[in-house]
Amino acid sequence: MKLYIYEHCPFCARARMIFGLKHIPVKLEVFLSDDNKSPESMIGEKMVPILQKDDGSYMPESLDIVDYVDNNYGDSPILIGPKSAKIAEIIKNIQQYDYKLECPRYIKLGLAEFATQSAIDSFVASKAQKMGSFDECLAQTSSLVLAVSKLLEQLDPLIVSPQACNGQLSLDDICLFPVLRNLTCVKDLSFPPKTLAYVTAMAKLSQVDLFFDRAI
Ligand SMILES: N[C@@H](CCC(=O)N[C@@H](CS)C(=O)NCC(=O)O)C(=O)O
Repeated sequence: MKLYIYEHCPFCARARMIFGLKHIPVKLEVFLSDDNKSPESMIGEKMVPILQKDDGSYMPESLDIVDYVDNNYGDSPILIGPKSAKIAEIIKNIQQYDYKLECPRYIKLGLAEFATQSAIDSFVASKAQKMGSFDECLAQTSSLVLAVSKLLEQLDPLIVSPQACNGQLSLDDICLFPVLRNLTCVKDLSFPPKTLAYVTAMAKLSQVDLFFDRAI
């Protein structure tokens, strides 16, 4: 199977996780951020992740891909743990702030989707329409970091185990880890201890890399 992604995309990280967690081989291919044609030719729109199945057909939508791989590959499904309404609420709240922190940083991390200037330019132009200029976003770093830090403090006591946020792997891990992973590109943000242990362990288990080494 082949998974088409952007390296910064949290929805793509969801799909990558299930392959890593289940040790299912998959070939990753990164589209340039301004390559509209390739995804459109596969699923009719510019959107990732896209899974190319063994039969050659294409499947969009991260959670559909996760469900498909979990139920059709490996010995048995692994995402069988409980879900937490509190964790879902905290994810939603973090998402009010994280985009403004992350988007201006993504283009400086050396990611494959931003390998050309035109790919960077098209990303900057499309995001700036929604969130203001990247310079304005970067200028808000300290207030955004403060807001996210407060939410991470709420999350920390809820994390039951570094190997599974609710004690046994569930869809909460698939939704939580990518959000935390992307925050690792923000240098000024500190992760509370259980959250740090969780994001570090889950990166290893799922084979999805973090950005701590390149944080800005
Ligand atoms: N509901 C979709 C959302 C995927 C999504 O929003 N992907 C973004 C990247 S993070 C995308 O491809 N946006 C189109 C673009 O960047 O032009 C899923 O879960 O797969």
